[in-house]
Formats: sequence, structure tokens, C-alpha cells
Amino acid sequence: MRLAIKKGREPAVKKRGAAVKMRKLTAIAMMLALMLAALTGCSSISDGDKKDLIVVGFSQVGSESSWRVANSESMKQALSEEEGFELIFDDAKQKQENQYKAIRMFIQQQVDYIVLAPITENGWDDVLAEARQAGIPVIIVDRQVDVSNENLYTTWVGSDFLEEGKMATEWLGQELDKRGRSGENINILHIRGTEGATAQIFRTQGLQDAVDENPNWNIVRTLDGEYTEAKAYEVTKEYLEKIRDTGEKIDVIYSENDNMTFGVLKALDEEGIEYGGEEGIIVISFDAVKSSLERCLAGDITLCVECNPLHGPRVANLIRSLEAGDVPQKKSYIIDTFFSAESITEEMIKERPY
Ligand code: GYE
Repeated sequence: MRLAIKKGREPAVKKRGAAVKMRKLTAIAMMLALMLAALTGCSSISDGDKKDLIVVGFSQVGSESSWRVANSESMKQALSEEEGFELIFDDAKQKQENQYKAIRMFIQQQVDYIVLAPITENGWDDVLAEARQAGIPVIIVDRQVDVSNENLYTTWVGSDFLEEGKMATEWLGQELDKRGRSGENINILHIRGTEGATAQIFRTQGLQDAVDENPNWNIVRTLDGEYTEAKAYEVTKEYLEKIRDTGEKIDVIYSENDNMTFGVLKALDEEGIEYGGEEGIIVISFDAVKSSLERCLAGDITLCVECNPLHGPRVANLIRSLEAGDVPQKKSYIIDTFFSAESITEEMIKERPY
């Protein structure tokens, strides 16, 4: 791993070495530019200073959810020119092939670092080997990669999705107890995120583990919502229509992100099915973005499990420590919490930055 980091730092160092020479040669031009900037009141970074920036190529999955939008915003803010970075941002529109293309483009551009938010865990060996070959360190963010050789990436930062699933199901056990329903048959409708994404794999595993431990809990159906409101609405609507006259009941909805939850709630509204409150379907949602917390306060969503998307400053700090020659931990898990309809307050929502 040390090798990867050392090799990877070379292009950055070379570029900045060249920039020093450039600065000397263009001192007069720069002074003129500065005078012009002062005269026009323009404070943008000059071309000379730009050469000092750390160039980062970021391959983002897409913009499928509010979480993702907040994540992209955080990355753009933390990896801004003011912070000493030049960010090349690529939105893969939920397609792994687009992520491959973006990474290959970053390699061609000889960026200093590649940051990858992978859509799923599999399929990264080849393209990451190419980045390693080019000596560019790769930082993985949010979901993880399942690679044959751990040295294919430098470090990873994100949430502990299994822990999130455990928080949700432990809370559910206690909630059913409180409602005097722990002996009842509990039917769970499972709305699954993008198959093969770490967040999906482990939130699903958290649920499955709890179902294995509680023989009276049943997953009545798993629907693929692909982390989007539109897809979750479509599949839930279809499912509700199918069970309309069968008498099949739903006690709990376990939805692997907030946007899918919104789609599900819309479908329930249209079917006239009650949810939330003390009696309705217990709705569990992941991410806990502001709009979801608002619906938690309103009693529509019973539990919001947090997943913090503000990885920008974390990634910026990892790059800074690599620049300083440090070797960061291979994996850094961040700590998340949860909010229930019972415990949420206006204040908590106000404080939420996303
Ligand atoms: O929960 C969802 C997003 O990987 C943690 O991806 C992320 C998930 C998040 O689309 O909203």
C-alpha cells in the first residue's frame, strides 16, 4: 500500500515542481494579473496558482436520491479551489460503464487522485489496476468495492450499513414490545436499494438477521426500488393492487432509503392504506434527510435511521494526510444514529444541514 501511495504522489509532486518554475518565469505576468484583479475587484484564482491545486477526479454514482445530492454538494464544497483542489466531477447516471469511462478519463488526464463512489461492489479489478499502473491513488467513498487485491485502492470512508440495519431492527423489536405486539405475526414489506451496493447488501442483511432471530417476523415481499422514489412508487403500487382483495396485511415497511419511502407512502396514500402514528403500518426508512425527518415529526415515518452523506471534508482530509506522507487506515467507518417519531423535535430538523 505504501508503494501505491508513493507512486501515486509522483504526478502531483512533479506538477507542483513544474509550477514553481512556471511561477518564476511568469512572475511579471502574474503581478499584472493581480493588479488587474485588484482593479476589477475580481478575486478568482490565477492560472499560476491553479497549477498548485491538487487535481481530483471524482466518479459519482448519479443523483438518484436526496442523500446523493447532499453527498455531491459536500464533495464539491470541500474539494473547491479555495480549499486547494481542482475537482473534475463526473456523474455516472447510475451506470457502472460510465464510471469505468470516467476513471479512464481521469487516468488520461493524469489527475493526482481518483475518488470513486462505486455503484456496486463488484467489477472494479481491471479499471482500478489501470489506475494503480498509472500511479494514481484511489479513494473509495460511501459504498465499498470487492476486489481481488486490497492494494487496488488506498483507503475507504463511509457508513457501517450493517450497524444501521441492526439499529433499525433492534428498535423494531422494542417498539413491538411497547405496543404489546411482540407475540404477533409481523409481516414486513421490504423495499430494496440497488442490488449489489454495499448499502443494500448490509441493510438487507440487518433485516434478514433479525428475521432469522424472530420466527414471528416474515418478509412478505421484497421489491426492488433501486433507491429512487419513482421506481419504489411503481413497484409498490403494482404490489398493492395485486394484494388489494387478498386480505394480506402489512405491519412494517423496511425501506432502504428515504426517497423510496416517499414513493411507497404515495402509493399507500393512493390505495387509502393507513401508515404511521400509533396504529398504522410501522415505517422504517434509511438516510434521515431533512424532508424525511419532517415526515417523521408528522408521524408518517416511524423511524429514520441516519446515514451521513457529508463525506467531502473527510475525503479532503484523507488527501491532505496522503500529501503529508501519512498512511491512513484502510477503512474509516463513521458513526450514525436514528430518530423516531416519538423522539424527533423541530430543533433537530432545523439543525439538519441536508
Ligand atoms: O442510502 C441512498 C443512496 O450508498 C448510502 O445511496 C448510499 C445510499 C443512500 O442513493 O439514498
